Amino acid sequence: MKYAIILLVALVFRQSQAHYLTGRLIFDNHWTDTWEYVRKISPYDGPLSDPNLALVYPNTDPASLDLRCGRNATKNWSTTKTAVLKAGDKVGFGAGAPTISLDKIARIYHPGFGSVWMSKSPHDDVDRYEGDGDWFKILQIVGRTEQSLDFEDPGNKNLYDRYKAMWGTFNVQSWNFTIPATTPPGKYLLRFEHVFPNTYDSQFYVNCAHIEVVNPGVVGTPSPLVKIPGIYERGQPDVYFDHYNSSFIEHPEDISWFIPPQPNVWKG
Ligand SMILES: *[C@@H]1O[C@H](CO)[C@@H](O)[C@H](O)[C@H]1NC(C)=O
Ligand SMILES: *[C@@H]1O[C@H](CO)[C@@H](O)[C@H](O)[C@H]1NC(C)=O
Ligand SMILES: *[C@@H]1O[C@H](CO)[C@@H](O)[C@H](O)[C@H]1NC(C)=O
Ligand SMILES: *[C@@H]1O[C@H](CO)[C@@H](O)[C@H](O)[C@H]1NC(C)=O
Ligand SMILES: [Cu+2]
Repeated sequence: MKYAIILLVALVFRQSQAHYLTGRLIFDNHWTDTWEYVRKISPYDGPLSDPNLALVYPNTDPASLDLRCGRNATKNWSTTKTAVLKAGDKVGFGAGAPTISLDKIARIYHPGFGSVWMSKSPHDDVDRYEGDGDWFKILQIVGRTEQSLDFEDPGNKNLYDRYKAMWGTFNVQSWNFTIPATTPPGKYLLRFEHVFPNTYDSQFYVNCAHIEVVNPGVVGTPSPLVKIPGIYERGQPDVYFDHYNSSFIEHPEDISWFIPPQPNVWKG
């Protein structure tokens, strides 16, 4: 009995709130502030007492406009700076802020797959661009890479979970990538997406940065092009599944069973 209580207390203390946002653009090896270069999102307007929890509260409707850039972020209602980048530059998104209650460091807390997308503004004013044009995917993150958390590091040991650690983004604080070298010049929304798969309500964590791509060199033709929303449908098996499915649990840390949803990545 005593043991059960101790175990329960330990579990409660280990349990994080586990929602997140990626509000910080990283470029020139520098983490910018939350909402400095990323479009501000609105808090979830349901009955939640903690305003930080309301802000990181996930979207679970793949048909919602909020799938594009986060809650209420298709229209310009804040001032967002535009980062000037060269095609081929390294850039990234950082988790946070804010953090909620027990989550002292902003991380991508859930298992699942990440991706990065771009959509060119049809005019020079990306502030006014609602993201209703074409999108293409430039990165898909599924399994572990050299950017994934090193769970051998004593400081990370308590974040390890053998049924989640096979996902490359699990518990990372940021993710870096390059703008494809042949990206056409122009103003873009740069969109980071992390999907936490579930059988019914998969969670979509999405944010968009404002960037201007400079490219005096060779220019390619991004494809395939898609609209957002429109990329996912409720129930599609590569977005809606039980990540604790017993067939996966037999081979924890093996992610080879997972083929990410379309579209394919444009490599530039
Ligand atoms: C991404 O780049 C930033 C800036 O150089 C760095 O602080 C961060 O650790 C990198 N993230 C990963 C996951 O390597
Ligand atoms: C949603 O965006 C509009 C501008 O499009 C803004 O006026 C409004 O305050 C935002 N709503 C919330 C709840 O922040
Ligand atoms: C975007 O919204 C901000 C804050 O309301 C405003 O200062 C800025 O002028 C707006 N920009 C455009 C292009 O509407
Ligand atoms: C578990 O995964 C297998 C293979 O992907 C699938 O056939 C089965 O329906 C899944 N079971 C549940 C409960 O999701
Ligand atoms: Cu969550």
